Amino acid sequence: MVDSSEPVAAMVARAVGIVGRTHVLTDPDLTASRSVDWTGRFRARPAPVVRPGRVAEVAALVAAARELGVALVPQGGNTGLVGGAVPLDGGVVVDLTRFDGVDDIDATSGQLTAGAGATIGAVQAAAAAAGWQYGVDWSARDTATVGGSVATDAGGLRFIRHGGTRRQLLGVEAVLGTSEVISHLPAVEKDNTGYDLGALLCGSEGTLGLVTRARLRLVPPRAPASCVLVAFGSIGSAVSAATTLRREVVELEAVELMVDAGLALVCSSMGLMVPFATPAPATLLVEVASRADPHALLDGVLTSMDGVVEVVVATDERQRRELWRYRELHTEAIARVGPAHKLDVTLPPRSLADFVTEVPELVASVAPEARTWCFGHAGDGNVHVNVTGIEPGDDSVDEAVLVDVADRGGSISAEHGIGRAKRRWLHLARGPADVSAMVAVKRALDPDGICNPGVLLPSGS
Ligand code: 2HG
Ligand code: ZN
Repeated sequence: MVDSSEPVAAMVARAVGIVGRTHVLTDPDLTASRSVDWTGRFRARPAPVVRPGRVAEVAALVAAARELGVALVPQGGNTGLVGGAVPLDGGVVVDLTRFDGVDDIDATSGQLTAGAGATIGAVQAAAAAAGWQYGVDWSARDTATVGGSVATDAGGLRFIRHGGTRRQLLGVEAVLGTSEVISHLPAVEKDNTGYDLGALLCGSEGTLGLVTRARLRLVPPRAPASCVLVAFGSIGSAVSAATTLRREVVELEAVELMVDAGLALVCSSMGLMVPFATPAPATLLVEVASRADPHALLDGVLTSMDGVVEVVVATDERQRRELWRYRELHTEAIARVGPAHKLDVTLPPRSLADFVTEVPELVASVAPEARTWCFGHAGDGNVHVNVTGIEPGDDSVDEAVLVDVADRGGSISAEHGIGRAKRRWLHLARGPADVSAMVAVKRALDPDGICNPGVLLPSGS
């Protein structure tokens, strides 16, 4: 059954008038998949799905939702991992995938405008065709959309080189919760004309409005890359190698961490060959890109690293892609074990090795039947702690791990967002004055609280 409460039924009727009947889905067979997140942990009753194609339609939907008091839940590729795009508080899903254009490409300055529904892969392809590159990348690139990336300030695999989504964002077109359309898609990069509304909406998780288009900065095309998998005798030596690499190699593109259990799972579950002669406690995938012989550069770096047990080198582009599969397939391999609690956290470099070593024990002390999988972006201290074998609604492990992260001086969310999964613990990362400033902004831009309620901010705010 879809949510057929009176206001939602009235909203559906209004939506049909705004976007046309073919773009309003109410059949649960068609909408059910839009009401559950990628992990399967967050499941809502199927909600109607409305698919606007123009910004004026989005503005009209927001105006109608305000009048009727109906929640709007923006959604793109639905690859989020924290329950941030699921209609758990009822209302209507606003599917923005019809905003899939990538245009106004400026090959001279390296900029383009992407619709909220364009995939990250489509932006990357358009950038490459114009002789540039898009700086943000992660494994869900062909499904995840620009709107979701802006909403969560997504980070990804090349953060250490180019930063996350906010750093690429020059401006946005968006419909605020007031139904007003803001549009600042500047053709110039240097622009400090007042409040950076794009940066404010970036990471706001749909709580202030719905982003429809984004002006994105591109980065110079990547120089030839060299990629290796390096096995280390301990998590500690892998983490210190990551820190050294970050400090000493400006051409560094990525430093990704895997540990023995996760790598073994990926190999067995995805049918990949075990890469090393002997399983090692920790593995780094290291990639450098340089116009001056990247292979020689990487060789030089490897000889200076302590604790190296074995190295596998990609000698061509096909092998480079093969090596990346060991890292990129972690999410899918873990999903095959069961719905995971996703704890996407950042640790200061000094605490990273201890945290990765000790977190499985901490989880076991709270939930002895659970399994802990750690992997992530060692170069920026971002670890993905995935915990399987616990009930979706049991958040005692989440509590223990997030408190531990905060005690060690880390952040409870690095790149996936707070969503519903972590809103109870926002206070661990942000003080009372920060939170009340966020609530004040929310009230000003979404006075009726219709934009993605139940996400990010503490309940009752
Ligand atoms: C990645 O780094 C993504 O591969 C997903 O951020 C992480 O599945 C996860 O927890
Ligand atoms: Zn990640």
